[in-house]
Amino acid sequence: MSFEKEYDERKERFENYLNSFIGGLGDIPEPLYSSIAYSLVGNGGKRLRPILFIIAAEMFDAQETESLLKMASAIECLHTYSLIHDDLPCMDNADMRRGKASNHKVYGEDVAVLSGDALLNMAYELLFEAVSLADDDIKNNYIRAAKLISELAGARGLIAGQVVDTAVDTGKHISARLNYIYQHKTADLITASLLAGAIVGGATEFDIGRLREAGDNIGYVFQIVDDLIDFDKGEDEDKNTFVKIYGIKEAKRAVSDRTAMALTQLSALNKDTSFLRTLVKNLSIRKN
Ligand code: GRG
Repeated sequence: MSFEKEYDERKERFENYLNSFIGGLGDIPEPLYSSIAYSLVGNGGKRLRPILFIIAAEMFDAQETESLLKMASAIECLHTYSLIHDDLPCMDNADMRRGKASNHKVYGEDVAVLSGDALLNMAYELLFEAVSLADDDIKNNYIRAAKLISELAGARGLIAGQVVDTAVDTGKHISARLNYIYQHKTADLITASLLAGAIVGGATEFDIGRLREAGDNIGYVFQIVDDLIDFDKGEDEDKNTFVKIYGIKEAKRAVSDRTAMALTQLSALNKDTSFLRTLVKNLSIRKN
């Protein structure tokens, strides 16, 4: 099966699950329900993080169970809340997301804040459900994975990256600041997805270590490519990005170096990483 077909099939299976999950939320009052559905399933993205989670889990022989799909959905809920909040006027003030009006442009700021809050809570409901449904012999793996996701999405992870990104840039320690933002705002949730999958599947500490390095490199590649795409579209913000600080040539070099590092780290795993390696190569040349 071609890589593209496998990715699309995985995406479709995950989205079917997400749709059935959303279908069960009909008792949520309007306009909260519509606002959540709009960003989670109505105008869905690439589903990169849940797919990374599922691939990593299966690589280490976990099965695609209800627990696995609930944890994958929790990761997508966290990602979606972060995008809704990031687009708010008090953050990035973005009118558009995925080619359509951003959540607060459709539902208003009050509802967008609350639907982000609700998605964050839903993520934890889903994590608890994933743990409680897991078979006894792997329950501890699920608990460890849930804790790791919570940490990397929290005040030392995603939110740490966001708060530094929104703070006034004084121009001091420019490279360290950028590294901190890219590590936490972008790489942490990508790394969390890969590591949580590996942990659920019972990976060794050695393999978890290699995957952490690979995840961080993939996160950097993802963010620098995002900066290059924005630059090409003339949509680069008023902020310092890798492209702004180091220029296009250096940015492309960093993408190529970090992609090569991620591929080497993945190859060090004693597993079939072919799908994951193709995914990493594709991320390094993506155009959207
Ligand atoms: C509000 C706590 C909080 C965090 C926000 C996600 C985020 C942090 C900011 C969004 C802006 C940004 C450039 C984030 C870097 C990660 C990134 C490029 C996210 C978009 O991810 P994709 O392309 O999204 O996987 P899709 O649309 O495919 O789901």
